[in-house]
Amino acid sequence: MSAVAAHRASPAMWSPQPPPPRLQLRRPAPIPHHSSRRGRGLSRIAASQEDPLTALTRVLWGRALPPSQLVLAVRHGWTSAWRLLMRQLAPSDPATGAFTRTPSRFPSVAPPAPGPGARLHLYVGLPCPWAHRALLVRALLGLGPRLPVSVAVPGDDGAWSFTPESPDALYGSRRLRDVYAARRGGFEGRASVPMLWDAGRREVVCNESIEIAKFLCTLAASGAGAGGLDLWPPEHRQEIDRWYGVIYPSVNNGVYRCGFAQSQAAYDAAAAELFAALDMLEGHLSGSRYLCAGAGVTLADVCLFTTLIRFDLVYNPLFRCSRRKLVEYPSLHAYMREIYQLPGAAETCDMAAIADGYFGTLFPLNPGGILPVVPASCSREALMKPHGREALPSSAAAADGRQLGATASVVG
Ligand SMILES: N[C@@H](CCC(=O)N[C@@H](CS)C(=O)NCC(=O)O)C(=O)O
Repeated sequence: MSAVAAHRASPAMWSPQPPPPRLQLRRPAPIPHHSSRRGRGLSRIAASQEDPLTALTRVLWGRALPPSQLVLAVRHGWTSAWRLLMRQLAPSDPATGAFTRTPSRFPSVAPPAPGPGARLHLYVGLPCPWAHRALLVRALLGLGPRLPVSVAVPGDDGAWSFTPESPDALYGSRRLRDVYAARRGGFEGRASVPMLWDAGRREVVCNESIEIAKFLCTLAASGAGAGGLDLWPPEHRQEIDRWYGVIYPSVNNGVYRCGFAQSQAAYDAAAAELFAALDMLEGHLSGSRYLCAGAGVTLADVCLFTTLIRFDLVYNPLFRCSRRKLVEYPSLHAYMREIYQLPGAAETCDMAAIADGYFGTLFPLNPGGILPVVPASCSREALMKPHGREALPSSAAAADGRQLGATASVVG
């Protein structure tokens, strides 16, 4: 989405460049009487009522529509510019054109517990699926009173920023980068969300979503939460990790691999893997209420959910995840609705901010910046429709074994 940083592709919001200036030819100086052919052409352009490009093509080729050579030249230039922009937006393997996510430069594992005197603060952005994980865990575990949050928005320059309506509640900073920079030792790198900050130490605790989510589970288990859920029960951690190992590459990152692919082959491979995984998940969730056998809702479900809720709104149309819409998968869609309807979850899903974030700021994918209408299946009314999954077993050990086995071959 995505604000982007040069050092690391932003899988995320990328900020739109300011709109290009309108094409305007400067009115040429008065043309001397015995002017050249070129001079006569310029004067005709200047005198024309048409837009300058049309006038220029008419002077050069005698008609308003450019000839095929010009179309070819523009096409080449346009594609080259797109490649250049995409390389900044999303680093890819030069040999294959496949999107490659760059690792964060902070320690990727959160500490087991907050240090003494810690004053935790969570920074998120609403379009971002990774930040959404942290926000959703915070809501499901009732950590709101213990963990204040500031919501950054994609700024005009693409960086996560704060506005009077959506301020940095801790320091009143203008940009998230300023908070990162306030740590001892400063900061050079991607100012990404989610970011868990310890105001006591003025330090980034962690900015890897899965690790923040686990940290919040530990915090809630120590009595800080009021949600009563255990999203990361010790006896199911291995199974959660196994599911995560499936959904992260093929689905969570899979949609980005489709959207940021820079070659047909890279896109084809990512799309095939994504839809094979969705087909497998549809089968699994038609017989099991949640991903993990007997565990109820877990972190694995949270991580799958934040991609599913964006699927028909942005990934299907913008990232070309187009073989099917999520609404065409009855079990996956009902499963997503069930999680959406958990207390506190719907409030973390801001569909307008998601659409704005992706279509408005991922400039190379949507240069015109036009926002499509929200699909009916993504309205709150549609998402609140009964999910009908109460009768499904939340324990399906045998099926889980089979499905995970099947997945291993899907993912390779
Ligand atoms: N590995 C990170 C990825 C986070 C991420 O890429 N966030 C994007 C927003 S969706 C971001 O903040 N990008 C800003 C940038 O790249 O400068 C996680 O899972 O937490």
